[in-house]
Amino acid sequence: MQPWHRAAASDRGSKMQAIEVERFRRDGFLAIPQLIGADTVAELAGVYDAMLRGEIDCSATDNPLGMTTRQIMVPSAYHPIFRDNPALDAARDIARALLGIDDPKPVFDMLIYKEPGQLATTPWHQDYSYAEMPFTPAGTPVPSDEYVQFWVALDDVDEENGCMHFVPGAHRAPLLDHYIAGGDADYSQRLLAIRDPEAALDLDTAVACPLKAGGATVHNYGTPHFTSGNRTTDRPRRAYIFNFSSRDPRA
Ligand SMILES: O=C(O)CCC(=O)C(=O)O
Repeated sequence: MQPWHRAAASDRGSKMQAIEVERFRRDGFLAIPQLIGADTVAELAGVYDAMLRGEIDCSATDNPLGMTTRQIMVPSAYHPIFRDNPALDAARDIARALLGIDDPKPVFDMLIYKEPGQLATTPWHQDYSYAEMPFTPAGTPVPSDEYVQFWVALDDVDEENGCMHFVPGAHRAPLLDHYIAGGDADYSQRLLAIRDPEAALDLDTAVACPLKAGGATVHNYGTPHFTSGNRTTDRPRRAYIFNFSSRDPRA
């Protein structure tokens, strides 16, 4: 299979792209079976592992998400591969289509690592909850058309080792009520969660997105999402996450 962005450049791809854009607007997320090829996965994973082992010093932003899960914020500050790579190129093309603009702006990047046996979940949340400290108030309108977040799998992922799950069609309503599920209120890598997700969301409609390494998901500011812990004994879950916005973060 061709990486998605190359297929999208063909006539067949353009038609597929229009369908995908429509689906993204309806559901608030997409699964992309192949964003990047195996060579790029290997290159990114090699640097990722060097960061995890401390061979590249990321200590300033290598802190546990919610005091539980390994999270390195802004890996692009520590190694050039995270500033320029085929995943960013492919995602930028997709962001152009999803945001309907020519020049999507990169906002931030991070690595979230769940090693085998790391059982902490990333609870149901909406990313816009993180826009304010300690969390954006419930009921705030969500600018769900301004921002797209890519979650790139550097390992095969499924429900056992912590693939992404989304509730479709829940991204346009005002922000749901969140609370701090881990970390202090002034901790930048605090973990936020939707209060009483069983009541607030129709979890029967939740969609799990298993992927092969090199696949990705993309979601927007308002899409509720969740990952389980890694219940395997032998399969790491390395996620490379970054986003693009129609807003210039420096403006
Ligand atoms: O990888 C995870 O566990 C959570 C990722 C996430 O919440 C996100 O990409 O917005």
